[in-house]
Amino acid sequence: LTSVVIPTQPFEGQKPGTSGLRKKVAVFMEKHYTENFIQCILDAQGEKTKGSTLIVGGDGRYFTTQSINIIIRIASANEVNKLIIGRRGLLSTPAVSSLIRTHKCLGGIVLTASHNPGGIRNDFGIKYNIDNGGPAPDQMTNDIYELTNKITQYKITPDLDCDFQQTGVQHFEVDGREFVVEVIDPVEDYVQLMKNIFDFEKLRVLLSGSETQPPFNVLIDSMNGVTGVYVKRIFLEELGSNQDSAVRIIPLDNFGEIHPDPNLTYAKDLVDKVQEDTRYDFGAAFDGDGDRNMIIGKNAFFVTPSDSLAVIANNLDCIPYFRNHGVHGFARSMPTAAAVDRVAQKLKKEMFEVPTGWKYFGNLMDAGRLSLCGEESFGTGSDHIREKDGVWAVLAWLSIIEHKKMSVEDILKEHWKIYGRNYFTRYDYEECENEDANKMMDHLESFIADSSVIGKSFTNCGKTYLIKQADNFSYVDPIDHSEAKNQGIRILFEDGSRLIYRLSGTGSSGATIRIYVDSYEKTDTTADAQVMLKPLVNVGLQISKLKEFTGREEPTVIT
Ligand code: VG1
Ligand code: CO
Repeated sequence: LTSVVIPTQPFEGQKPGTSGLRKKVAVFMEKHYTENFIQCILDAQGEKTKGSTLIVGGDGRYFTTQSINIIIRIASANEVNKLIIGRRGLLSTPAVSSLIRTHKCLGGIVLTASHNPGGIRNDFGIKYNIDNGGPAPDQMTNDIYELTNKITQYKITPDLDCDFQQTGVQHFEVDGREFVVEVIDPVEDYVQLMKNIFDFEKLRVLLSGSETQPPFNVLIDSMNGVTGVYVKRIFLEELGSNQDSAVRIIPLDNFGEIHPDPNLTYAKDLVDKVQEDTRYDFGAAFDGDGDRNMIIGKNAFFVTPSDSLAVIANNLDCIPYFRNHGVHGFARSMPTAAAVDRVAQKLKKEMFEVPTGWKYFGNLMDAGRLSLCGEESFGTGSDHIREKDGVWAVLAWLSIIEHKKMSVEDILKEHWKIYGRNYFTRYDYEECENEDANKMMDHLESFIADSSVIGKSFTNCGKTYLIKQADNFSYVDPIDHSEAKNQGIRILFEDGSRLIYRLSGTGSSGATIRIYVDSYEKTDTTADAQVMLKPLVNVGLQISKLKEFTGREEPTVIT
Protein backbone atom coordinates (compact mmCIF):
# COMPACT_ATOMS: atom_id res chain seq x y z
CA LEU A 1 0.00 0.00 0.00
CA THR A 2 1.14 3.54 -0.70
CA SER A 3 0.17 6.76 0.97
CA VAL A 4 -0.77 9.92 -0.90
CA VAL A 5 -0.77 13.62 -0.03
CA ILE A 6 -4.12 15.37 -0.33
CA PRO A 7 -4.26 19.19 -0.53
CA THR A 8 -6.74 20.76 1.88
CA GLN A 9 -7.74 24.07 3.45
CA PRO A 10 -8.32 25.07 7.05
CA PHE A 11 -11.81 24.90 8.57
CA GLU A 12 -12.87 27.55 11.02
CA GLY A 13 -13.55 26.63 14.62
CA GLN A 14 -11.62 23.37 15.07
CA LYS A 15 -10.89 24.48 18.61
CA PRO A 16 -11.10 21.76 21.25
CA GLY A 17 -13.33 22.86 24.16
CA THR A 18 -13.50 21.65 27.76
CA SER A 19 -13.23 18.08 26.51
CA GLY A 20 -12.30 17.76 22.83
CA LEU A 21 -13.78 18.99 19.57
CA ARG A 22 -17.58 18.62 19.45
CA LYS A 23 -19.71 19.45 16.43
CA LYS A 24 -22.77 18.19 14.63
CA VAL A 25 -22.16 14.95 12.72
CA ALA A 26 -22.88 16.82 9.50
CA VAL A 27 -19.88 19.05 10.18
CA PHE A 28 -17.53 16.11 10.74
CA MET A 29 -18.89 14.66 7.48
CA GLU A 30 -17.81 17.64 5.41
CA LYS A 31 -15.11 16.70 2.96
CA HIS A 32 -11.65 16.84 4.63
CA TYR A 33 -13.05 18.08 7.99
CA THR A 34 -12.25 15.01 10.09
CA GLU A 35 -9.10 14.28 8.06
CA ASN A 36 -7.75 17.76 8.82
CA PHE A 37 -8.32 17.43 12.55
CA ILE A 38 -6.72 13.97 12.78
CA GLN A 39 -3.70 15.14 10.78
CA CYS A 40 -3.30 18.10 13.17
CA ILE A 41 -3.49 15.85 16.24
CA LEU A 42 -0.67 13.75 14.80
CA ASP A 43 1.34 16.81 13.72
CA ALA A 44 1.04 18.31 17.21
CA GLN A 45 3.02 15.32 18.55
CA GLY A 46 5.94 16.19 16.25
CA GLU A 47 8.51 13.46 15.67
CA LYS A 48 6.93 11.32 18.41
CA THR A 49 4.17 10.24 16.02
CA LYS A 50 6.65 8.14 14.02
CA GLY A 51 6.81 4.61 15.37
CA SER A 52 4.16 5.30 18.01
CA THR A 53 1.25 3.21 19.28
CA LEU A 54 -2.15 4.85 19.80
CA ILE A 55 -5.39 3.64 21.37
CA VAL A 56 -8.57 4.32 19.36
CA GLY A 57 -12.18 3.91 20.42
CA GLY A 58 -15.25 5.65 21.71
CA ASP A 59 -18.85 5.54 22.82
CA GLY A 60 -20.09 4.00 19.56
CA ARG A 61 -22.14 6.97 18.46
CA TYR A 62 -22.98 7.58 14.80
CA PHE A 63 -19.88 8.33 12.66
CA THR A 64 -17.59 6.20 14.87
CA THR A 65 -16.96 3.64 12.11
CA GLN A 66 -16.34 6.28 9.46
CA SER A 67 -13.97 8.24 11.69
CA ILE A 68 -11.98 5.14 12.68
CA ASN A 69 -11.48 4.31 9.01
CA ILE A 70 -10.11 7.80 8.52
CA ILE A 71 -7.85 7.47 11.58
CA ILE A 72 -6.47 4.13 10.36
CA ARG A 73 -5.67 5.52 6.91
CA ILE A 74 -4.14 8.77 8.16
CA ALA A 75 -2.17 7.19 11.03
CA SER A 76 -0.66 4.58 8.71
CA ALA A 77 0.43 7.25 6.22
CA ASN A 78 1.99 9.31 9.01
CA GLU A 79 4.23 6.45 10.17
CA VAL A 80 2.29 5.55 13.30
CA ASN A 81 3.44 1.99 13.98
CA LYS A 82 0.37 0.52 15.63
CA LEU A 83 -3.24 1.23 16.52
CA ILE A 84 -5.01 -0.64 19.30
CA ILE A 85 -8.75 -0.40 18.61
CA GLY A 86 -11.71 -1.53 20.68
CA ARG A 87 -13.85 -4.13 18.94
CA ARG A 88 -16.56 -2.39 16.87
CA GLY A 89 -14.84 0.86 17.83
CA LEU A 90 -16.14 0.65 21.38
CA LEU A 91 -14.09 1.83 24.35
CA SER A 92 -15.33 3.88 27.28
CA THR A 93 -13.35 7.02 28.06
CA PRO A 94 -11.99 5.50 31.31
CA ALA A 95 -11.05 2.33 29.42
CA VAL A 96 -9.04 4.38 26.89
CA SER A 97 -7.24 6.09 29.75
CA SER A 98 -6.38 2.75 31.31
CA LEU A 99 -5.26 1.17 28.01
CA ILE A 100 -2.91 4.07 27.25
CA ARG A 101 -1.24 3.43 30.61
CA THR A 102 -1.21 -0.38 30.41
CA HIS A 103 0.31 -0.38 26.92
CA LYS A 104 2.56 2.66 27.55
CA CYS A 105 1.25 4.35 24.41
CA LEU A 106 1.97 7.81 23.07
CA GLY A 107 -1.73 8.58 23.51
CA GLY A 108 -5.25 7.81 22.44
CA ILE A 109 -7.98 9.21 20.23
CA VAL A 110 -11.37 9.12 21.94
CA LEU A 111 -14.41 9.31 19.68
CA THR A 112 -17.17 10.78 21.77
CA ALA A 113 -19.26 13.82 22.49
CA SER A 114 -19.84 12.35 25.96
CA HIS A 115 -23.33 13.17 27.24
CA ASN A 116 -24.41 15.10 24.12
CA PRO A 117 -27.11 13.36 22.06
CA GLY A 118 -25.87 11.18 19.19
CA GLY A 119 -27.14 10.02 15.83
CA ILE A 120 -26.91 11.45 12.36
CA ARG A 121 -28.62 14.75 13.29
CA ASN A 122 -26.76 15.20 16.56
CA ASP A 123 -23.21 15.45 17.90
CA PHE A 124 -19.90 13.75 17.29
CA GLY A 125 -16.61 14.49 19.00
CA ILE A 126 -12.89 13.77 18.91
CA LYS A 127 -10.60 14.10 21.90
CA TYR A 128 -6.88 13.45 22.22
CA ASN A 129 -5.43 11.93 25.40
CA ILE A 130 -1.71 12.00 26.19
CA ASP A 131 0.70 9.36 27.47
CA ASN A 132 -0.40 9.62 31.12
CA GLY A 133 -3.90 8.62 29.96
CA GLY A 134 -5.43 12.04 30.56
CA PRO A 135 -6.99 14.66 28.29
CA ALA A 136 -4.42 16.76 26.41
CA PRO A 137 -3.52 19.87 28.44
CA ASP A 138 -4.36 23.40 27.21
CA GLN A 139 -0.91 23.90 25.68
CA MET A 140 -1.40 20.92 23.39
CA THR A 141 -4.99 21.64 22.41
CA ASN A 142 -3.87 25.19 21.57
CA ASP A 143 -1.10 23.73 19.39
CA ILE A 144 -3.63 21.49 17.63
CA TYR A 145 -5.94 24.44 17.06
CA GLU A 146 -3.14 26.56 15.59
CA LEU A 147 -2.25 23.74 13.21
CA THR A 148 -5.88 23.47 12.07
CA ASN A 149 -5.74 27.15 11.11
CA LYS A 150 -2.84 26.68 8.71
CA ILE A 151 -3.14 23.12 7.42
CA THR A 152 -2.53 22.76 3.66
CA GLN A 153 -2.37 18.98 3.23
CA TYR A 154 -2.83 15.62 4.90
CA LYS A 155 -1.30 12.21 4.29
CA ILE A 156 -3.54 9.21 3.83
CA THR A 157 -3.42 5.59 2.67
CA PRO A 158 -6.64 5.51 0.66
CA ASP A 159 -6.64 1.81 -0.19
CA LEU A 160 -6.09 0.51 3.33
CA ASP A 161 -9.22 -1.43 4.29
CA CYS A 162 -9.17 -2.71 7.83
CA ASP A 163 -12.04 -4.43 9.54
CA PHE A 164 -12.37 -3.89 13.29
CA GLN A 165 -15.50 -5.91 14.03
CA GLN A 166 -13.53 -8.92 15.33
CA THR A 167 -10.60 -9.13 17.73
CA GLY A 168 -7.19 -10.01 16.32
CA VAL A 169 -3.95 -8.59 14.94
CA GLN A 170 -3.64 -7.44 11.33
CA HIS A 171 -0.40 -6.50 9.57
CA PHE A 172 -0.16 -4.14 6.61
CA GLU A 173 2.70 -2.79 4.56
CA VAL A 174 2.44 0.95 3.94
CA ASP A 175 5.19 2.72 1.95
CA GLY A 176 7.44 -0.25 2.70
CA ARG A 177 6.93 0.00 6.49
CA GLU A 178 4.97 -2.33 8.72
CA PHE A 179 1.70 -1.00 10.10
CA VAL A 180 -0.22 -3.01 12.71
CA VAL A 181 -3.83 -2.87 13.85
CA GLU A 182 -4.76 -4.84 16.94
CA VAL A 183 -8.47 -5.10 17.66
CA ILE A 184 -9.09 -5.88 21.30
CA ASP A 185 -11.96 -6.82 23.55
CA PRO A 186 -13.12 -3.46 24.99
CA VAL A 187 -13.63 -4.67 28.56
CA GLU A 188 -10.80 -7.09 29.40
CA ASP A 189 -8.12 -4.60 30.52
CA TYR A 190 -10.67 -2.50 32.40
CA VAL A 191 -12.13 -5.45 34.29
CA GLN A 192 -8.65 -6.45 35.45
CA LEU A 193 -8.05 -2.90 36.64
CA MET A 194 -11.29 -2.90 38.66
CA LYS A 195 -10.41 -6.29 40.16
CA ASN A 196 -7.11 -4.86 41.34
CA ILE A 197 -8.83 -1.88 42.96
CA PHE A 198 -11.91 -3.41 44.61
CA ASP A 199 -12.69 -6.56 46.57
CA PHE A 200 -14.81 -8.40 43.99
CA GLU A 201 -15.42 -11.30 46.40
CA LYS A 202 -17.16 -9.03 48.88
CA LEU A 203 -19.04 -7.13 46.19
CA ARG A 204 -20.24 -10.42 44.74
CA VAL A 205 -21.71 -11.46 48.06
CA LEU A 206 -23.37 -8.05 48.39
CA LEU A 207 -24.95 -8.10 44.93
CA SER A 208 -25.79 -11.76 44.57
CA GLY A 209 -26.60 -12.43 48.22
CA SER A 210 -25.65 -15.36 50.43
CA GLU A 211 -27.38 -17.91 52.67
CA THR A 212 -27.61 -15.37 55.43
CA GLN A 213 -28.25 -12.22 53.45
CA PRO A 214 -30.58 -11.29 50.57
CA PRO A 215 -29.02 -9.59 47.54
CA PHE A 216 -28.60 -5.82 47.61
CA ASN A 217 -30.82 -4.85 44.67
CA VAL A 218 -29.33 -2.41 42.23
CA LEU A 219 -30.66 -0.88 39.03
CA ILE A 220 -27.96 0.24 36.63
CA ASP A 221 -28.87 2.34 33.60
CA SER A 222 -26.31 2.56 30.79
CA MET A 223 -28.58 4.93 28.85
CA ASN A 224 -27.77 3.04 25.61
CA GLY A 225 -24.17 4.24 25.87
CA VAL A 226 -20.88 2.38 25.85
CA THR A 227 -20.97 1.34 29.52
CA GLY A 228 -23.46 -1.38 28.59
CA VAL A 229 -20.68 -3.76 27.64
CA TYR A 230 -18.81 -3.05 30.88
CA VAL A 231 -21.92 -3.28 33.04
CA LYS A 232 -22.93 -6.61 31.53
CA ARG A 233 -19.53 -8.12 32.24
CA ILE A 234 -18.87 -6.59 35.66
CA PHE A 235 -22.25 -6.43 37.35
CA LEU A 236 -24.12 -9.29 35.70
CA GLU A 237 -21.32 -11.78 35.03
CA GLU A 238 -18.54 -11.07 37.56
CA LEU A 239 -20.64 -9.86 40.49
CA GLY A 240 -23.69 -12.05 39.89
CA SER A 241 -26.27 -9.30 40.00
CA ASN A 242 -29.77 -10.22 38.85
CA GLN A 243 -30.35 -10.14 35.06
CA ASP A 244 -32.96 -7.39 35.40
CA SER A 245 -30.67 -5.15 37.44
CA ALA A 246 -29.16 -3.53 34.35
CA VAL A 247 -31.06 -1.69 31.64
CA ARG A 248 -30.29 -0.07 28.31
CA ILE A 249 -27.01 -1.99 28.11
CA ILE A 250 -26.81 -2.40 24.35
CA PRO A 251 -24.83 0.53 22.93
CA LEU A 252 -26.84 2.26 20.20
CA ASP A 253 -25.35 4.73 17.74
CA ASN A 254 -28.10 7.27 18.49
CA PHE A 255 -28.48 6.30 22.18
CA GLY A 256 -32.08 5.42 21.38
CA GLU A 257 -32.78 9.11 20.75
CA ILE A 258 -32.24 10.03 24.40
CA HIS A 259 -29.84 12.48 26.00
CA PRO A 260 -27.30 10.12 27.63
CA ASP A 261 -26.62 12.39 30.58
CA PRO A 262 -26.98 10.94 34.09
CA ASN A 263 -28.91 13.55 36.06
CA LEU A 264 -32.40 13.89 37.50
CA THR A 265 -33.76 15.34 34.25
CA TYR A 266 -32.29 13.06 31.60
CA ALA A 267 -32.10 9.87 33.69
CA LYS A 268 -35.68 10.30 34.88
CA ASP A 269 -36.55 6.77 33.73
CA LEU A 270 -34.17 5.32 36.28
CA VAL A 271 -35.32 7.68 39.03
CA ASP A 272 -38.97 6.77 38.42
CA LYS A 273 -38.28 3.04 38.42
CA VAL A 274 -36.34 3.13 41.68
CA GLN A 275 -39.00 5.34 43.23
CA GLU A 276 -41.88 3.10 42.17
CA ASP A 277 -40.28 -0.24 42.95
CA THR A 278 -39.23 -0.29 46.57
CA ARG A 279 -37.29 -3.52 46.09
CA TYR A 280 -34.44 -1.44 44.69
CA ASP A 281 -31.83 -0.40 47.24
CA PHE A 282 -29.69 1.57 44.82
CA GLY A 283 -29.66 3.07 41.34
CA ALA A 284 -26.93 4.40 39.08
CA ALA A 285 -26.68 5.82 35.58
CA PHE A 286 -23.80 6.68 33.25
CA ASP A 287 -23.30 9.00 30.31
CA GLY A 288 -22.59 7.99 26.71
CA ASP A 289 -18.83 7.52 27.13
CA GLY A 290 -18.93 6.20 30.70
CA ASP A 291 -17.01 8.83 32.61
CA ARG A 292 -20.02 10.33 34.42
CA ASN A 293 -22.17 8.73 37.10
CA MET A 294 -25.30 9.47 39.08
CA ILE A 295 -25.97 7.70 42.38
CA ILE A 296 -29.38 7.32 44.00
CA GLY A 297 -30.46 5.27 47.01
CA LYS A 298 -33.70 3.55 47.98
CA ASN A 299 -36.81 5.57 47.04
CA ALA A 300 -34.53 7.44 44.61
CA PHE A 301 -32.74 9.36 47.39
CA PHE A 302 -30.45 11.61 45.33
CA VAL A 303 -26.74 12.05 46.06
CA THR A 304 -25.27 15.26 44.64
CA PRO A 305 -21.91 14.73 42.94
CA SER A 306 -20.29 17.14 45.40
CA ASP A 307 -21.55 15.04 48.32
CA SER A 308 -20.67 11.79 46.56
CA LEU A 309 -17.07 12.96 46.32
CA ALA A 310 -16.99 13.91 50.00
CA VAL A 311 -18.49 10.59 51.13
CA ILE A 312 -16.03 8.57 49.06
CA ALA A 313 -13.16 10.69 50.42
CA ASN A 314 -14.32 10.01 53.95
CA ASN A 315 -14.45 6.25 53.38
CA LEU A 316 -11.46 5.40 51.23
CA ASP A 317 -10.33 2.80 53.72
CA CYS A 318 -13.19 0.55 52.45
CA ILE A 319 -11.34 0.19 49.14
CA PRO A 320 -8.28 -2.10 48.90
CA TYR A 321 -6.54 0.14 46.31
CA PHE A 322 -6.31 3.02 48.77
CA ARG A 323 -5.31 0.76 51.65
CA ASN A 324 -2.42 -0.43 49.45
CA HIS A 325 -1.43 2.84 47.78
CA GLY A 326 -2.16 5.29 50.58
CA VAL A 327 -4.22 8.42 50.22
CA HIS A 328 -2.61 11.62 48.96
CA GLY A 329 -4.59 14.83 48.45
CA PHE A 330 -8.10 15.55 47.24
CA ALA A 331 -9.30 17.96 44.55
CA ARG A 332 -12.45 19.35 43.02
CA SER A 333 -13.27 21.72 40.18
CA MET A 334 -13.96 25.29 41.29
CA PRO A 335 -17.75 25.23 40.77
CA THR A 336 -18.06 21.97 42.75
CA ALA A 337 -19.38 22.51 46.29
CA ALA A 338 -16.74 22.35 49.00
CA ALA A 339 -18.06 19.33 50.93
CA VAL A 340 -14.85 17.40 50.24
CA ASP A 341 -12.75 20.29 51.59
CA ARG A 342 -14.14 19.60 55.05
CA VAL A 343 -13.14 15.96 54.80
CA ALA A 344 -9.66 16.97 53.65
CA GLN A 345 -9.34 19.28 56.62
CA LYS A 346 -10.35 16.58 59.09
CA LEU A 347 -8.12 13.93 57.52
CA LYS A 348 -5.27 16.45 57.12
CA LYS A 349 -4.96 15.95 53.36
CA GLU A 350 -3.87 18.49 50.78
CA MET A 351 -6.86 20.03 48.96
CA PHE A 352 -6.82 21.53 45.44
CA GLU A 353 -9.39 23.65 43.60
CA VAL A 354 -8.89 23.55 39.80
CA PRO A 355 -10.77 24.90 36.77
CA THR A 356 -13.59 22.92 35.16
CA GLY A 357 -12.37 19.95 33.11
CA TRP A 358 -10.57 16.74 34.00
CA LYS A 359 -7.31 17.79 32.30
CA TYR A 360 -6.48 19.99 35.30
CA PHE A 361 -6.19 17.02 37.68
CA GLY A 362 -3.56 15.11 35.70
CA ASN A 363 -0.36 16.88 36.76
CA LEU A 364 -1.27 16.65 40.45
CA MET A 365 -1.89 12.92 40.10
CA ASP A 366 1.34 12.36 38.17
CA ALA A 367 3.19 14.19 40.94
CA GLY A 368 1.69 11.90 43.59
CA ARG A 369 -0.21 14.68 45.32
CA LEU A 370 -3.75 13.74 44.36
CA SER A 371 -5.67 10.50 44.93
CA LEU A 372 -9.35 11.41 44.59
CA CYS A 373 -11.18 14.18 42.78
CA GLY A 374 -14.49 15.16 41.28
CA GLU A 375 -16.70 17.68 39.58
CA GLU A 376 -20.27 18.78 40.25
CA SER A 377 -21.12 17.64 36.71
CA PHE A 378 -21.42 14.00 37.82
CA GLY A 379 -17.73 13.20 37.49
CA THR A 380 -15.79 11.26 40.11
CA GLY A 381 -12.47 9.50 39.83
CA SER A 382 -9.10 8.66 41.28
CA ASP A 383 -5.46 8.30 40.30
CA HIS A 384 -6.04 4.74 39.02
CA ILE A 385 -6.41 6.44 35.61
CA ARG A 386 -6.49 10.03 34.34
CA GLU A 387 -10.18 10.35 33.48
CA LYS A 388 -13.30 10.42 35.60
CA ASP A 389 -14.78 6.98 35.82
CA GLY A 390 -18.48 6.16 36.17
CA VAL A 391 -18.27 2.41 36.79
CA TRP A 392 -15.45 2.96 39.27
CA ALA A 393 -17.62 5.43 41.22
CA VAL A 394 -20.45 2.91 41.48
CA LEU A 395 -18.06 0.18 42.66
CA ALA A 396 -16.65 2.66 45.21
CA TRP A 397 -20.15 3.37 46.53
CA LEU A 398 -21.02 -0.31 46.70
CA SER A 399 -17.77 -0.99 48.60
CA ILE A 400 -18.70 1.68 51.14
CA ILE A 401 -22.24 0.28 51.49
CA GLU A 402 -20.86 -3.25 51.90
CA HIS A 403 -18.40 -2.11 54.54
CA LYS A 404 -20.69 0.16 56.55
CA LYS A 405 -23.80 -2.00 56.15
CA MET A 406 -25.82 1.19 55.80
CA SER A 407 -28.23 2.57 53.22
CA VAL A 408 -27.25 5.41 50.88
CA GLU A 409 -29.56 7.79 52.74
CA ASP A 410 -28.20 6.88 56.18
CA ILE A 411 -24.62 7.27 54.94
CA LEU A 412 -25.41 10.79 53.72
CA LYS A 413 -27.29 11.76 56.86
CA GLU A 414 -24.44 10.55 59.03
CA HIS A 415 -21.98 12.48 56.85
CA TRP A 416 -23.98 15.74 57.15
CA LYS A 417 -24.26 15.29 60.89
CA ILE A 418 -20.49 15.22 61.17
CA TYR A 419 -19.54 17.80 58.56
CA GLY A 420 -22.63 19.92 57.96
CA ARG A 421 -24.10 20.14 54.47
CA ASN A 422 -23.13 22.03 51.34
CA TYR A 423 -26.37 22.66 49.47
CA PHE A 424 -25.74 22.88 45.74
CA THR A 425 -27.66 23.45 42.55
CA ARG A 426 -26.78 24.28 38.96
CA TYR A 427 -29.02 26.07 36.49
CA ASP A 428 -28.27 25.52 32.80
CA TYR A 429 -29.65 27.73 30.05
CA GLU A 430 -28.92 25.79 26.87
CA GLU A 431 -28.72 27.12 23.31
CA CYS A 432 -28.89 30.81 24.13
CA GLU A 433 -27.88 33.27 21.43
CA ASN A 434 -24.08 33.64 21.56
CA GLU A 435 -24.37 37.41 21.51
CA ASP A 436 -26.81 37.52 24.43
CA ALA A 437 -24.69 35.18 26.53
CA ASN A 438 -21.54 37.19 25.82
CA LYS A 439 -23.27 40.41 26.76
CA MET A 440 -24.36 38.91 30.06
CA MET A 441 -20.81 37.75 30.81
CA ASP A 442 -19.50 41.23 29.90
CA HIS A 443 -22.00 42.73 32.29
CA LEU A 444 -20.77 40.40 35.04
CA GLU A 445 -17.17 41.30 34.21
CA SER A 446 -17.92 44.95 34.80
CA PHE A 447 -19.88 44.08 37.92
CA ILE A 448 -16.86 42.39 39.52
CA ALA A 449 -14.45 45.02 38.19
CA ASP A 450 -16.19 47.64 40.33
CA SER A 451 -14.53 47.39 43.73
CA SER A 452 -17.48 49.07 45.42
CA VAL A 453 -19.49 45.83 45.15
CA ILE A 454 -17.46 44.41 48.01
CA GLY A 455 -19.59 44.79 51.11
CA LYS A 456 -22.76 45.30 49.07
CA SER A 457 -25.73 43.28 50.29
CA PHE A 458 -28.60 41.58 48.46
CA THR A 459 -31.81 40.51 50.14
CA ASN A 460 -34.31 37.99 48.81
CA CYS A 461 -37.11 36.10 50.60
CA GLY A 462 -35.86 37.46 53.90
CA LYS A 463 -32.30 36.23 53.42
CA THR A 464 -29.44 38.70 53.13
CA TYR A 465 -26.15 38.02 51.36
CA LEU A 466 -23.12 40.29 51.74
CA ILE A 467 -20.45 40.19 49.01
CA LYS A 468 -17.01 39.39 50.36
CA GLN A 469 -15.08 38.79 47.15
CA ALA A 470 -15.78 38.89 43.42
CA ASP A 471 -13.41 37.81 40.66
CA ASN A 472 -12.85 35.75 37.53
CA PHE A 473 -11.23 32.49 38.63
CA SER A 474 -7.70 31.84 37.44
CA TYR A 475 -5.47 28.93 38.30
CA VAL A 476 -1.76 28.31 38.32
CA ASP A 477 -0.88 24.64 38.09
CA PRO A 478 1.31 23.86 41.13
CA ILE A 479 3.41 21.40 39.12
CA ASP A 480 4.20 23.03 35.75
CA HIS A 481 3.10 26.58 36.73
CA SER A 482 0.96 26.93 33.60
CA GLU A 483 -1.83 29.45 34.06
CA ALA A 484 -5.52 29.09 33.15
CA LYS A 485 -7.35 32.41 33.20
CA ASN A 486 -11.02 33.45 32.95
CA GLN A 487 -12.38 30.16 34.28
CA GLY A 488 -15.63 31.56 35.68
CA ILE A 489 -17.03 34.60 37.44
CA ARG A 490 -17.18 34.03 41.19
CA ILE A 491 -19.20 36.02 43.68
CA LEU A 492 -18.37 34.90 47.19
CA PHE A 493 -20.46 35.97 50.18
CA GLU A 494 -19.63 36.53 53.85
CA ASP A 495 -21.48 33.40 55.01
CA GLY A 496 -19.55 31.16 52.60
CA SER A 497 -22.30 31.02 49.95
CA ARG A 498 -21.18 31.29 46.33
CA LEU A 499 -22.55 32.21 42.92
CA ILE A 500 -20.55 31.14 39.88
CA TYR A 501 -21.18 31.91 36.22
CA ARG A 502 -19.55 30.16 33.26
CA LEU A 503 -20.21 29.51 29.61
CA SER A 504 -20.07 25.83 28.70
CA GLY A 505 -17.19 24.57 26.57
CA THR A 506 -18.81 21.33 25.43
CA GLY A 507 -21.81 22.39 23.37
CA SER A 508 -21.98 22.14 19.59
CA SER A 509 -24.28 25.07 18.85
CA GLY A 510 -25.28 28.31 20.58
CA ALA A 511 -24.15 29.16 24.10
CA THR A 512 -24.98 27.36 27.32
CA ILE A 513 -24.92 29.54 30.44
CA ARG A 514 -24.28 27.74 33.71
CA ILE A 515 -25.06 29.28 37.08
CA TYR A 516 -23.74 27.36 40.07
CA VAL A 517 -25.24 28.13 43.46
CA ASP A 518 -24.10 26.77 46.80
CA SER A 519 -24.29 27.46 50.50
CA TYR A 520 -23.19 25.74 53.68
CA GLU A 521 -25.36 24.83 56.67
CA LYS A 522 -23.84 23.47 59.85
CA THR A 523 -26.99 22.06 61.47
CA ASP A 524 -29.94 22.52 59.12
CA THR A 525 -28.99 19.59 56.90
CA THR A 526 -32.19 17.89 55.79
CA ALA A 527 -33.99 20.62 53.86
CA ASP A 528 -34.82 20.47 50.15
CA ALA A 529 -31.90 21.97 48.23
CA GLN A 530 -34.14 23.85 45.77
CA VAL A 531 -36.10 25.45 48.61
CA MET A 532 -32.98 26.22 50.62
CA LEU A 533 -31.17 27.84 47.69
CA LYS A 534 -34.09 29.70 46.11
CA PRO A 535 -33.22 33.12 47.64
CA LEU A 536 -29.61 32.82 46.47
CA VAL A 537 -30.73 31.71 42.99
CA ASN A 538 -32.91 34.82 42.83
CA VAL A 539 -29.97 36.99 43.84
CA GLY A 540 -27.94 35.27 41.14
CA LEU A 541 -30.55 36.09 38.51
CA GLN A 542 -30.80 39.66 39.77
CA ILE A 543 -27.04 40.28 39.66
CA SER A 544 -26.57 38.72 36.22
CA LYS A 545 -29.72 40.20 34.69
CA LEU A 546 -30.00 36.87 32.91
CA LYS A 547 -33.66 37.29 32.01
CA GLU A 548 -33.04 40.73 30.51
CA PHE A 549 -30.07 39.58 28.45
CA THR A 550 -31.39 36.23 27.22
CA GLY A 551 -35.15 36.48 27.46
CA ARG A 552 -35.15 33.15 29.29
CA GLU A 553 -37.67 32.74 32.07
CA GLU A 554 -36.64 29.25 33.17
CA PRO A 555 -33.48 27.13 32.93
CA THR A 556 -33.37 24.20 30.50
CA VAL A 557 -32.01 21.84 33.15
CA ILE A 558 -31.60 22.08 36.91
CA THR A 559 -29.15 19.69 38.57
C1 VG1 B 1 -18.88 20.03 31.18
C2 VG1 B 1 -18.80 19.98 32.69
C3 VG1 B 1 -17.38 19.68 33.13
C4 VG1 B 1 -16.90 18.38 32.47
C5 VG1 B 1 -17.07 18.48 30.97
C6 VG1 B 1 -16.72 17.19 30.26
O1 VG1 B 1 -18.08 21.08 30.70
O2 VG1 B 1 -19.25 21.18 33.26
O3 VG1 B 1 -17.33 19.59 34.53
O4 VG1 B 1 -15.55 18.14 32.78
O5 VG1 B 1 -18.41 18.79 30.64
O6 VG1 B 1 -17.50 16.14 30.71
P1 VG1 B 1 -18.67 22.51 30.27
O7 VG1 B 1 -17.52 23.31 29.73
O8 VG1 B 1 -19.75 22.23 29.28
O9 VG1 B 1 -19.24 23.10 31.53
V1 VG1 B 1 -17.86 14.86 29.68
O10 VG1 B 1 -18.54 13.69 30.53
O11 VG1 B 1 -18.56 15.73 28.46
O12 VG1 B 1 -16.34 14.38 28.99
CO1 CO C 1 -18.61 11.88 29.47
